[in-house]
Amino acid sequence: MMTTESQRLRSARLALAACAAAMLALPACLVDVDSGRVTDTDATTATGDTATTTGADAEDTAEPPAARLQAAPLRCEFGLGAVGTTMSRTVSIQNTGGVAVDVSQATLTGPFTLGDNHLPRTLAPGETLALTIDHTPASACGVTAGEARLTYSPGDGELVIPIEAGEPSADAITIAEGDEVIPQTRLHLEGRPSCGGAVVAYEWTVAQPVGSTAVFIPSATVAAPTLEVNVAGLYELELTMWGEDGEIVERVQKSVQVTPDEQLHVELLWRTPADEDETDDGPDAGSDLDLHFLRPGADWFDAAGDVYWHNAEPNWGSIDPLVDDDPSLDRDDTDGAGPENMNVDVLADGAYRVGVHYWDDHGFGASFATLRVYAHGTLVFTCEDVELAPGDLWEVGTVTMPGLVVSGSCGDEAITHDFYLPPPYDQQP
Ligand SMILES: [Ca+2]
Ligand SMILES: [Ca+2]
Ligand SMILES: [Ca+2]
Ligand SMILES: [Ca+2]
Repeated sequence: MMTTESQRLRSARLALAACAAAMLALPACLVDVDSGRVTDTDATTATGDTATTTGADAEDTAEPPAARLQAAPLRCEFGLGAVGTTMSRTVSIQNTGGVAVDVSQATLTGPFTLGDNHLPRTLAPGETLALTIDHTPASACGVTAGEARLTYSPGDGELVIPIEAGEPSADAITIAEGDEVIPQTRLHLEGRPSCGGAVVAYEWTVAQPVGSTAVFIPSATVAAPTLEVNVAGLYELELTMWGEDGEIVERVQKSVQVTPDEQLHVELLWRTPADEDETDDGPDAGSDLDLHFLRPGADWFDAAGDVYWHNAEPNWGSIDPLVDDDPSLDRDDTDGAGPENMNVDVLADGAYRVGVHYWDDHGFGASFATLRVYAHGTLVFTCEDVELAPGDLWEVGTVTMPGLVVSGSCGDEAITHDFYLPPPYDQQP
C-alpha cells in the first residue's frame, strides 16, 4: 500500500513538472481544472465548453449556465529563494463559465501570504484576475508546501491551488553503499533533515522491481534502517520525516539502481498465493523452489556439473583460482519468494541448461515462478509467473557459448511433473 502511494505521489509530481514546463513555454495556456491537481468543487453541472459563451447564450440551454474558474498555472511554484527576502508569484484566475462569478475570498495555508488582490471581486465571463502570492523563505533547504483556496458564487464553488517553495534535497537520505550496487547488497540507510530540526517520526517506503519483497530492518519507522536489495532493477526510496507538531519536516526521494556485474546472472523469483506472508523466514515459513544451472553434458542434480543448493560453488574449467570461470549460486532461498541467483564471469563454449525445481511447498501448494537472465547487466530473457506444483521440474532453456545466446520456453511443455529424483534425493520424505 505504501509502495502504491509512493508511486502515485511520484507520478503526480512528474505530471506537474511537465505542466509547469508547458506553462513557461506558453503563458496563456489554460488547463482544464478537472484534469489536474487544482480541484474545482463547483456544485453545478457544466453543460459543455462554456469558456467563450455569454450569459445570453446560456438561456437557450435547459440547465443554468455553469460558474467556472480556471487557474494558470495549475500550481504555484516558488523554487529556491534567499532567506528573508520576499518573493512574489502570480496565478491567473479566469472565469471560463457562462455567468458572472463573485470571488469572495482567498485563504492560504503554509508560510504564504496574499498580495494586494482587491477581493472580493466580480469577474465577467472571460475576465481574468491576477492572484498574487508572497513567500519569504525562512530556511535555505527543504520544501514547504501549502495551498490557496478561492471561494466563489454562484454554486458554492471552490478553487484550490497548491503552493510549493524550496527544493527537495536528496542529501536527506544517505546510503553507505551508494546508489548503484550489485544484487544482494544490504543498504545501510540514514535519514536526516537537510535543514536540521527535530524529527519525531520517520516513514520509509520503497517501490521495488516486480517480484522483490525487500523489507526495512528493523522497521520502516526508524531513522537508520537497512534494506537488502536482492533483485536486479530500480528501487525507489521515499522518506517522510515529521516534527513535534505533526508537520512534515521533509519528504525526500532517492533511487538505487541494482545491476549485476557478472557476464551471466540468472535470477529466480516466485510467489505462492497460499502463503500470506512471503517475507517471513524459518524452516517452514514458505515454499522452496531451486535454481539449477548445468554445464554441457551434465544431468540435473549431478554433483559436479549442476550448480544448485548442494553444489553452490563448483570448480569448473581451470583449477587456477585466479581464473574467474567458476559459477556460483549466490543465494539459496528456502522459505518463499526468493530470489535465488547464479552468477558466472567466464564460460567455456557449449550449451548450458537452466532449470527450476519445486523442492518442497511446506504445505503452501502451487507457486508461480519468474526467471530472468541478465547478460553483462542487461536483461535478455524473461519468463513470468510459470505455475509449478511440488515435484515439478521446469527446463527453462539454454545459454549457448560463444555469444551468450539465451533461448527457452515459458510453456507447459517445458515442465516435467513429479520429476524423478536421483539418489540420495529419492529418499526425500
Ligand atoms: Ca511465509
Ligand atoms: Ca531454494
Ligand atoms: Ca575454475
Ligand atoms: Ca524467502
